[in-house]
Amino acid sequence: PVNVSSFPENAGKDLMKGEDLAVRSAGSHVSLNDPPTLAFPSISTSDFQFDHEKASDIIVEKVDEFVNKPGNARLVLVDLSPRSKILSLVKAKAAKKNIDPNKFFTFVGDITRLYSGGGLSCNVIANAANWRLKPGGGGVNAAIFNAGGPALEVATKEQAKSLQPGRAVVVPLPSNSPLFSREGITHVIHVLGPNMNPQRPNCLDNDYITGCKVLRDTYTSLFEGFASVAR
Ligand code: AR6
Repeated sequence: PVNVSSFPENAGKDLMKGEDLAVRSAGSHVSLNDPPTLAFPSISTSDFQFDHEKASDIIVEKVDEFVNKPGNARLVLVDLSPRSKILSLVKAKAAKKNIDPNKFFTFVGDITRLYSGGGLSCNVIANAANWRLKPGGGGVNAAIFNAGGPALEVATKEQAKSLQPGRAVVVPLPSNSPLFSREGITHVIHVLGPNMNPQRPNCLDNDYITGCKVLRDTYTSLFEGFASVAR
């Protein structure tokens, strides 16, 4: 496994401060000093082949909306590689919009190992799911269901059987899931973004009028779901 803390991307980024470690070693991963945090992958831009320029505009627009509401919750866009195109586009556009870097930043790492591999405490993570809410299929969905174990699958089935594009479902994580015990994550929010890949169901055939609307709806549902558990 890569040591994400060693990426210059993440330099000075977060935590592992003395007081946080003291609380964590007492058995809790999320210190009282840490604000509620949602880590999310870029929805639809890999397997679903959504245009990166358009997606980065929408991410920054939706993040800006969220961080301008009252509250101390923060958002973190995550991707696996320090060469991630979507991370650099979003980073540049967020800086241009003067989005508060304490309330939103990008982070390089595996979303299933943010605390254990990167020292970043997050209570909630988002998943770019499929409409059946099933494990596998590659990408971040496979990684999250693998890391969450059978407990995540069972908890997901209790909340919903399927998902419409643009919608989110909030799943409370049972304490026997490794994502809870190892990473300190209390909720997984599954979202289904718009699909531009002809090999996958509900392909929008390059209809970016609908696609952009559905991607906006996806982030709105995701951030509302996060706000409902962060309160
Ligand atoms: N940690 C952080 N980011 C990741 C990880 C990870 N472990 N794995 C992938 N990413 P994708 P989509 C990034 O393809 O385009 C699935 O099979 C990746 O680099 O997972 O919405 C589902 O079942 C990219 O930036 O999601 C659906 O059928 C982002 O996560 C379909 O793919 C999203 O990539 C959804 O496609």
